[in-house]
Amino acid sequence: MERSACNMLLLVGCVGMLLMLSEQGSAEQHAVGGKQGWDESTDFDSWASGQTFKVGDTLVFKYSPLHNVAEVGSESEYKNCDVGSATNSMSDGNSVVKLTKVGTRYFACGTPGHCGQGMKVKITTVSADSSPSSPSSSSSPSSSSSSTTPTSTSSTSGATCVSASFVFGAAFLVMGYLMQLLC
Ligand SMILES: [Cu+2]
Repeated sequence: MERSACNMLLLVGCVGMLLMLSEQGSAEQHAVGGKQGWDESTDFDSWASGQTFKVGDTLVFKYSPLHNVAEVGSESEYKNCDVGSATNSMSDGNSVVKLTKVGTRYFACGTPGHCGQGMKVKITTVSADSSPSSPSSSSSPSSSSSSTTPTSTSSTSGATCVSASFVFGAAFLVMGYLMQLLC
């Protein structure tokens, strides 16, 4: 009797956590530059290469009043740090950009000199239903893909997977304690 009640609770908890996880996976917030944020010292190329940007996700730029965010419309403007004809400029310190469609978008800091110091980032958004594990959406059909299979999940969306598994692990620990108390 008591045991079945406990099993029930466990089941409900597990389903709940799975729902939370799947919801987290569907639309993500990307804090641009990670912990360092939108700053000259951040290596945006390596930050971006560790992320998977999907349609529906949002970018969040966090920065001090020294900086701003200018979106430019072309690769050449991006390369030349030509923010003079930016399509969108933001300077509120906490700028949220929604990725509404597949494609590449370019952002740079409009403060003189900053973009030249590397304060710019190129965001390539992919379709929301292209799951990292699905082989049907293989845009790079390489023969070496089979050898990298064990690491494929961690390399495609590293930070997300790590944080998700942390949440998952923590939730399970809490659950375990609860079970011990109740049963
Ligand atoms: Cu700046």
